[in-house]
Amino acid sequence: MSVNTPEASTAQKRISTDAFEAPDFYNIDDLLNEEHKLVRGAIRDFVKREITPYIEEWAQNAHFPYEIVRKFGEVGAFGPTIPQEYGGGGMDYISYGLIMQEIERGDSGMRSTASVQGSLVMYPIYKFGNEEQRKKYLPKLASGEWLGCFGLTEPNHGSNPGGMLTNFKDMGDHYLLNGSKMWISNSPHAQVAVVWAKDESGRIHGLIVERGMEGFSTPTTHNKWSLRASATGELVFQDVKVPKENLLPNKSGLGAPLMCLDSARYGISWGALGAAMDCYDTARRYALERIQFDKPIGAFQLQQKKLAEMLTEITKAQLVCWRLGSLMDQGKATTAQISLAKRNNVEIALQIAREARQMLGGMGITGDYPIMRHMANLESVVTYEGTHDIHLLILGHEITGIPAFK
Ligand code: TGC
Ligand code: FAD
Repeated sequence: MSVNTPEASTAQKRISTDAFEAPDFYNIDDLLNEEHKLVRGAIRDFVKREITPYIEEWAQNAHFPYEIVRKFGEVGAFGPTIPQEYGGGGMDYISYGLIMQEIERGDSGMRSTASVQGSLVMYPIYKFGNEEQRKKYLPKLASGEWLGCFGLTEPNHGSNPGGMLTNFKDMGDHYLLNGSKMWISNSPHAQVAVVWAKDESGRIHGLIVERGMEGFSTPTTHNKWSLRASATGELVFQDVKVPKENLLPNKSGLGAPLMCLDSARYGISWGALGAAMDCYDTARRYALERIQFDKPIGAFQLQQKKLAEMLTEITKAQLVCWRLGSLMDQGKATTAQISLAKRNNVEIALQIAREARQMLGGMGITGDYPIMRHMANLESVVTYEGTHDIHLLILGHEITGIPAFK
């Protein structure tokens, strides 16, 4: 009979070092170039140094570590695909995906901070802004001197952003902005908000709103059980005078924010994979160390089945990400292809997190291991950037040609 106390079991001791090893069952590394591997290695080291030692404490305390913003800027996590002349990384979309994978391997909330800044704030300013706007905002956002947020969702318009009520009126020398946005990542700390609002004819435009403008406030959303290390809040506009030069001039209509979402959803497909890889690697390690019935639990067929199925889904998701990244780099990726990847990869990550948590038994519910935190985080990731249902409907529309949203 084995003696099994918490002290006697290595697997039950608190993980003090981050020993993450990424699964690569199909040698997908062979498909990456040297730059991809360098970028991934740099971000993996950064996450092991700056995020994983502290993340449990931040998440338990619902603390957003503002100092991470500058650090993300220094390591090149903000706007990797934005040209270097504006402070971005000038990299391709596979590098961008790998950066998101590595950061979310650490924590989905940390990846939110980075992907909102890059895909939802810098991208629209670069894509739809004029040269003055690009020069004014992008270098400061890239370096982490400023943090940005993206305001699309409203209290009564989540999946249906086209129904938004936030609006602005042309007052001659400025616009007058009224309305509110809800569930906005980064908002409580952001200096800059890219806000989507309707003009007097009902046409949607992007406006750059800066902290300090009179009538603009960003109340924090409390009591989240998910993404606890990410700051979430509202954006409230009460007769905010927005200078006319803050309107993004080069695209209007719902298609503009939806283009930003394509870029962010692409990053999330890689990010969710990172969270899945962390759960799998943690469960694999635990299964080899935890002894029950005189054997490592990894010797039991039921536990092997769980690990084999996790690795299968991770490998499929890695291939989806890599291929989608290649299509993004060629400018050929479609919204529906991105939806398939976001929907699938978040779903498999959630399933893997749930199975991995069970493999750790009681220890799986503690903050001594990352799994329960990933699981709770992924409950937001499956909802934001288009819910699981909405991505299914986008695919259904693509397959049949018939939109079933309304
Ligand atoms: P629909 O009629 O289909 O389209 C309206 C107009 O937009 C055009 N369009 C696109 N243009 C460019 N890129 C795309 N991907 C586009 N998709 C559509 C379309 O051609 C049309 O143009 P036009 O000229 O004919 O007017 O729009 P709909 O109102 O039926 O809605 C479609 C639906 C439901 C798919 C869309 O509204 C949607 O995706 N809803 C989900 C909302 C969502 O994802 N919100 C995310 C908020 S941001 C967020 O969650 C950040 S979390 C960040 C983090 O912390 O990581
Ligand atoms: P609803 O749209 O009310 O949906 C409720 C349920 O109904 C869902 O299950 C949905 O799938 C289903 N449903 C809705 N319409 C249909 C339909 N046509 N057919 C079938 N089922 C349907 N938004 C931003 O703009 N910026 C941000 O930075 C941001 N960050 C976020 C951070 C967090 C932590 C969270 C939780 C959300 C964030 N969001 C952000 C908002 C997010 O994008 C929305 O929560 C999401 O789009 C869903 O909207 P909703 O919550 O209003 O749900």
